[in-house]
Amino acid sequence: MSAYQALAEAVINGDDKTARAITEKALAEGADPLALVNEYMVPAMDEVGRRFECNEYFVPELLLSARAMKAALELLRPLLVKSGQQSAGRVVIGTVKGDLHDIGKNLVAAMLEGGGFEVIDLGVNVPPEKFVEAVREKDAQIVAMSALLTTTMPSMKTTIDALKEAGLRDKVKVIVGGAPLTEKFAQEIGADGYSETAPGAVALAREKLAA
Ligand code: B1M
Repeated sequence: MSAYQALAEAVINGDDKTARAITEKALAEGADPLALVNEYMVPAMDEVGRRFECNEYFVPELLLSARAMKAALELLRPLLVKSGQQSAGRVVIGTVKGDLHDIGKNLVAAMLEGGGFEVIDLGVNVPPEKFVEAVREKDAQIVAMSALLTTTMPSMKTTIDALKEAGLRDKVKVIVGGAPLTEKFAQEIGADGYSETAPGAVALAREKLAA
């Protein structure tokens, strides 16, 4: 599908109109929505991150690229969700306190919905008490947390501790992910599982509920 390299370039250049137009064209030509995300859009955001690290890009460019990514995802999300089957369980998902990155979390939420889960999305900058409240109110079986900043990763542990204090830890499976995380970190904070990717999070959620 190298035909859609222009989609990656539109994301890198922060050109939301072109990103949307190419996505529309690709879908009309029968492109696989997940392949568009994994082969073009995610690598494009990695390139944006690389440019940010070398001071070629600054926060305004990150925002434009995020906007272009979201414009394309708006078209893809319903298709990612549509592939789902029967109800598989209830998930409370959010990006942890202090962290405003939501593109990866939104992808995970869409894939979980596509995998048949009922998803309660708490958004970004979610404090531990909000996760606890949602688990209690919605009677969720899974808590899914995302973090993109090394500085916000500790909030995952704080949230797990808050679930323990509320007497809810044994009632839910906690899964975590996000670019700076590792399997080792997930184990250290007492999460039930870690996934590097959005599709992997669906398999993980299924596996944990079956266990
Ligand atoms: Co920021 N940012 N950012 N940023 N940003 C990063 C994360 C950074 C790596 C860039 C860099 O320096 N190379 C860096 C973090 C460094 C670190 O912590 N070590 C960084 C920084 C420093 C910052 C600010 C501090 C910058 C500043 O203000 N000086 C600031 C912090 C704001 C805050 O959160 N409090 C900031 C702000 C922003 C924007 C708001 C401008 C924007 C976000 C817009 C938005 O999300 N609505 C932004 C962006 C766009 C990025 C990069 C370029 C792209 C992130 C992204 O969307 N990737 C990012 C660099 C990078 O990641 N290469 C960067 C695409 C997305 C699909 O991937 O989210 O990793 P990702 O999700 C993947 C997997 O990780 C996984 O599935 C997804 C798909 O497979 N996954 C899970 C994610 N969650 C999961 C949960 C799971 C399982 C899998 O289970 C529950």
